[in-house]
Amino acid sequence: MLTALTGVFGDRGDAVSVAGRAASYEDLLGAAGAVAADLAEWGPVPAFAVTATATLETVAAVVGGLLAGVPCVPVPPDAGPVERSHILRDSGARLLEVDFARRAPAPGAVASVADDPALILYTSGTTGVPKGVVLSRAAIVADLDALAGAWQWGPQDLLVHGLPLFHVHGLVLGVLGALRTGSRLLHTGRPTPEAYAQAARAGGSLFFGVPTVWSRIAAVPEAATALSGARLLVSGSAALPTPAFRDLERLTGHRVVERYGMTETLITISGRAGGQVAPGTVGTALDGIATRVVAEAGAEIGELQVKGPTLFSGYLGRPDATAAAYTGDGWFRTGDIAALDGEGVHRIVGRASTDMIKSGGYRIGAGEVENALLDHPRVREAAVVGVPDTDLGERIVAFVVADGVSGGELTDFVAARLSVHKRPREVRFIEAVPRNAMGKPQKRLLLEGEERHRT
Ligand code: MCA
Ligand code: AMP
Repeated sequence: MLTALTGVFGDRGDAVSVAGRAASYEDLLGAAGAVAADLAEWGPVPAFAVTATATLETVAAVVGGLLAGVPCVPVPPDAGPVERSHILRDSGARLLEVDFARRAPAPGAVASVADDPALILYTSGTTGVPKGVVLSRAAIVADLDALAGAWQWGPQDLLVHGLPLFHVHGLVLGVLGALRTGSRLLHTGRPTPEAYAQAARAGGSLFFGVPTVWSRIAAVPEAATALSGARLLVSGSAALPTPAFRDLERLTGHRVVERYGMTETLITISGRAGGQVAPGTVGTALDGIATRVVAEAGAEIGELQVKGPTLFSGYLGRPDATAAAYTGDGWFRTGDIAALDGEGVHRIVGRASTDMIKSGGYRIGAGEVENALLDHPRVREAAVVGVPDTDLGERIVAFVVADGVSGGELTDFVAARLSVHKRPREVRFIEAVPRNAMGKPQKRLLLEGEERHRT
């Protein structure tokens, strides 16, 4: 699966560079071999976990898991105790410490089959605690090969990004994609405009970012212009605002290609290198993927549903939730509202539920943040929503009924229990959460006066 590590593309000292430290494929394979040897010594475990900092250690851990045939659970490094213990308990994963200086020969081919789980990624639902999304080796390979075709991505490329290594975007596309296609990888540590510009000057050809990253680059013209020598700029994880698209086109000469996906489906739809790219559209279905938009009679927009070899194997230990994610005739329900034109080009126009928030490209379930707030002794009621934000796409706003506590204290409380990016950026104190006759919160009333994002 990791073609680059088999020597077919040759090797060089800076094949993989993460946050300022570089390694050759041989170094990486040796460090991953040591991880695989540790896992073999443990004996059978359902999975192993790694604190997924943006480091070579995380890359070695993930590769080592693939070599050993043991699924890896990347844990967000800033996850607070509540989120971290949920992930470890739910997955049964044992935490592994990686020392990149250690080397061991890679084990011979493990008796893994394509359907074996490779990664378990935790992602938020609308309510409750995050679920483990089980991704097989076969799904990952199918997705990376389809993307390599769509983006003409190969060993001639230097891939650049600075995304977190515990989600599909940064880890599956951003690390395993480089190791599958043989493109060199330069991970910038943080996705700042200055770091992307510097990587472009160092020969970066293919750049990945979430819309927040692209908007921030567009706001720093000297950084943006440095990207004009790149081959392809790709945006995903949330909708790229048209003003950012236009600014980047003016400054870099590139029309940013958008692609669309989910943790559960991997990337299913994308623009093509050298193809037509219109702002606000995410392109056509990748090879092997089928999509449909299920609209009410007479409507042009409806729920986007997908099928294909890149789909997940299920939510870990949650057959009920897995079944509920599919239609009776076997299509995965994305929960996104989309439009499809006669050429097969998709436009994502919003989400079916107000309880799923996308902030900085991170998916955050309102229910998880509400539960964290309700754990605070001074909070009696909480309703969390996403409000349009020019930088983050949506920002998390918490409406709370509480006294004797400040907004800043509540923000810190959530940041410490969950992950920093799940913290409300704003806390508004109210008398009562508006509810319907059934007692269900009427979040749309709280949002009145706020212009909805992605309309
Ligand atoms: C601020 N900080 C705090 C607090 N307030 N820390 C603790 N308590 C507080 N109350 C600190 C943090 O520690 C951090 O410090 C700093 O503030 C910034 O925090 P953050 O909110 O993370 O930064 P940001 O600037 O708002 O981040 C923007 C970002 C980030 C870099 C674009 O949102 C990002 O990396 N997004 C990528 C998400 C992603 O990869 N999604 C893919 C999902 P310090 O600076 O020291 O760390 S996969 C997916 O969606 C599908 C498959 C797809 O289509 O790709
Ligand atoms: P996640 O599970 O974190 O992978 O988030 C998946 C969600 O991100 C999708 O259901 C969409 O709502 C959103 N998303 C991903 N890519 C795009 C895109 N290019 N445009 C709009 N929304 C996107």
